Amino acid sequence: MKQVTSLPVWSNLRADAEKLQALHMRDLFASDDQRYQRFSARAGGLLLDYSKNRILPETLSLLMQLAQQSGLEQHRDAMFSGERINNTENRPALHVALRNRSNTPILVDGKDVMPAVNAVLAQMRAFSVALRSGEWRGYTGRAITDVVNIGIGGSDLGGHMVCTALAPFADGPATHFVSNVDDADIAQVLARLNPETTLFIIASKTFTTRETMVNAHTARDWLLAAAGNDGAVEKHFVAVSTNAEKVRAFGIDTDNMFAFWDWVGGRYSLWSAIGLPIALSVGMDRFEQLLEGAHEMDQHFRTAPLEQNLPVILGLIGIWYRNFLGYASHAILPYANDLRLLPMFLQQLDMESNGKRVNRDGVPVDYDTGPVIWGAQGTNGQHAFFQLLHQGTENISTDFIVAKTSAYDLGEHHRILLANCLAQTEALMRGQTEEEARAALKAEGKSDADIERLAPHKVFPGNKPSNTIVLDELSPKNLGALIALYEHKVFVQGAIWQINSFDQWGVELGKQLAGVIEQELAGKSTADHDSSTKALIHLLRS
Ligand code: G6Q
Repeated sequence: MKQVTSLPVWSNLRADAEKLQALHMRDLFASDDQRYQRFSARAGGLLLDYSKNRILPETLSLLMQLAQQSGLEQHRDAMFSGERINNTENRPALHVALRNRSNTPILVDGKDVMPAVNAVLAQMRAFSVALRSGEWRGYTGRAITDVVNIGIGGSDLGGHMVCTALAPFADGPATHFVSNVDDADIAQVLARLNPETTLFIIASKTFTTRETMVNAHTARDWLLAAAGNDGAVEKHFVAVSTNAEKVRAFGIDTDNMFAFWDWVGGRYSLWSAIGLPIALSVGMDRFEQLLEGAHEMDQHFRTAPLEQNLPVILGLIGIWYRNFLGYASHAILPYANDLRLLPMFLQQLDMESNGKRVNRDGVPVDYDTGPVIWGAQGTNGQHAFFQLLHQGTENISTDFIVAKTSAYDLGEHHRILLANCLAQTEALMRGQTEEEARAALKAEGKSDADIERLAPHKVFPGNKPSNTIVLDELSPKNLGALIALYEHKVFVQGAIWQINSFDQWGVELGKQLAGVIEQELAGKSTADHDSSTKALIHLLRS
């Protein structure tokens, strides 16, 4: 595979970046009153305003050429048609099949996967109806009031984020999420619960993940200590996994197991039975609305022309900053408190997918790949790290995400939230010149000496980019579209960077070493280590 940097359009983009370095977005807005119309688009109930970016119309057309010439469309079609695009694990990446509401056949090895997908959805519906209605009962005959999802990474973050985001729609049992092997996590959750009315979902694709298995055993011991006999397990434990054998070995009847498949990547799995806590919390109808929103975005990604294609636009703008303007970091800033876990979810989605150093052929790449993804909800972030966004020396691109309406409707709150969101994007773009700073200080009645002293501190360079994504409301459907938008954005970038966005070998080494050190901490073995690791093992053992 030829490196993408050898395409002539790559050099053209470099030249365009040189030109852009000298331009300020203030002037770009001043000289083009159609800039917003030119650089905004809608799909799947979302509006994307990307006009506050350091781009010219020609930048975008060069980026579109980059997309075409790097084979993005062919790679996208290969994903949708079930080809084994996860080449290092020899698997398709078919999360789009999980939300394929049109139900058109999708073949893997000549076999349509849709009947199996639909069967698990039906099983989830039957179970959630039984549990939410109180028909499913615990070992003393009481209905279930609390559901604890035990899982980590892809078997935790998506469900947790969506349950938090859809809190206004929650009308089922309370949901709790235990992920960390640190006993502080499970101890604090169990302390609030009653074993008679608690259901555990053990969510693990492999059913071998150390953290999840340790937490699952602790949960079982807790239940059995109260119930006194193994019979309680079938009423209080269900599993979501691809590994029926291990589920059985743990003691969960496979009748109480929800299957998924090796072609569902962990961080892309919230649409599968890994989303069971969502269905239990908000009901299966709303879970299916989430799938519908994602499906609508899938259709858009698949069929819309590149120039109007939201995931393509977002992905290309990210590439522009990463590879041509040298930005190393991208912040996710939801102005919706219920989306407070979105930055963490997207951190995994993006960094685990595109944190790669070799291309799909295993050849080291000669360009930057995934940026650092981070963020927090507004307005809180404004009182914490926004200082660095405005006046720091690091260039950081941002996504602001906001819903037109609030589900809570408490008078002025939402208007103030919206005002802050827009004010931040405007301030980042426009900045404040020294003249403006001086004039403001003068208007405040400051002395000439004070103006001289303070003016440099009050200068905001501006020209800081942001995308703004507007949802009509934070509904299950719009949330589905939003998450799928980001999944496909990550896909677009991975395709152009020629990397495999669907494996994650980088998490393996630490896991293996932890197994070795665990034995040493238990005093069962000794292994060779550097002097630092050796000394720390000694210290923590004693
Ligand atoms: C996600 C990763 C990873 C995975 C967890 C949990 O894409 O593969 O975060 O989801 O390691 O794995 P199990 O579901 O197998 O327990």
